[in-house]
Amino acid sequence: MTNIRNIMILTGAGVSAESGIDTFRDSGGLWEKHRVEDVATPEAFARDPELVLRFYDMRRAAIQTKQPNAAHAALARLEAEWAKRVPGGTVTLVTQNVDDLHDRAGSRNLIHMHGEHLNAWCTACDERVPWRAPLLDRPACPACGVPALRPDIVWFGEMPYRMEDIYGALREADLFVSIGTSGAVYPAAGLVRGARDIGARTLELNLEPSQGSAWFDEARHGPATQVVPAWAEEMLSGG
Ligand code: BJW
Repeated sequence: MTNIRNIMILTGAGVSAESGIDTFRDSGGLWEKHRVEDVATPEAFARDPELVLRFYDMRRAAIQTKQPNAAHAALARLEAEWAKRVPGGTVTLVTQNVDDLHDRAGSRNLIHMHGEHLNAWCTACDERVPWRAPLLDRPACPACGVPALRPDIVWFGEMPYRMEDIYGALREADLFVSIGTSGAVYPAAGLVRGARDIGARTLELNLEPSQGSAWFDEARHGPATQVVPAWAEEMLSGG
């Protein structure tokens, strides 16, 4: 791909699937086992905090046993090496994922738009603190001492994080790449249309066509651990 300077990448659960983390909407995914309205809304948390905390405690423990895969590694390498290939060029990685596998693979220009399992948010003092232990037993907030911690996850009806930064990077993008996401959740699913509006090229890398596949100039289908390293290598070798 020629004339590409700034790249924005959006990832979803599919990029972590081969690390053993369940996706949301695939068969056997997380929401086949839990109704979304029972666990992923502020109303659910108000109604049944124990159910919600148990669900997130289980997933927070699980991700700590998982490892980044070849797709996470390829995206970290692309970020590290892209500016050597295109001086001044940037790679911005926006992830919907709440695991820390991109961080552990080495991605640095990274935005977790839907929050992070390994943070807790104190609803009393508004601090966000690194957190690896269970929340079910209602521990005190390390900052203010009040037992008012909740998972630092953006639930339905809540505003995703750093939208100004995301739209700012999108305005500068020459290439928008969506990886491993069904395109079912907004505003993330609308970013491809924003990219097209400013004339960026759009590419989808996914196991199968997503709900938004009509919006992409090009699509490559296959497991993330295969299609992502192949694409990153192509970008770095000037293909
Ligand atoms: C592979 C693979 C492999 C598998 N290799 N690929 C009506 C219309 C439009 C919008 C709305 C509406 N009604 C309500 C809304 C808004 C709502 C929304 O979008 N609802 C939809 C259901 C319609 N959105 C919100 O409420 C958001 N907030 C908001 O809109 O605020 C107002 C606002 C206005 C204007 C600007 C900005 C804001 C908040 C959304 C929060 C989402 N949070 C969650 C977390 C839940 C908690 C938890 O973790 O338990 O984020 S929901 C869940 O879905 C999670 C994910 O990040 C997100 C996206 O899922 P993802 O990653 O796409 O996963 P899957 O499973 O859907 O897809 C996996 C894909 O991978 C598939 O395509 C597979 O094929 C593929 N795959 N294996 C490659 N090996």
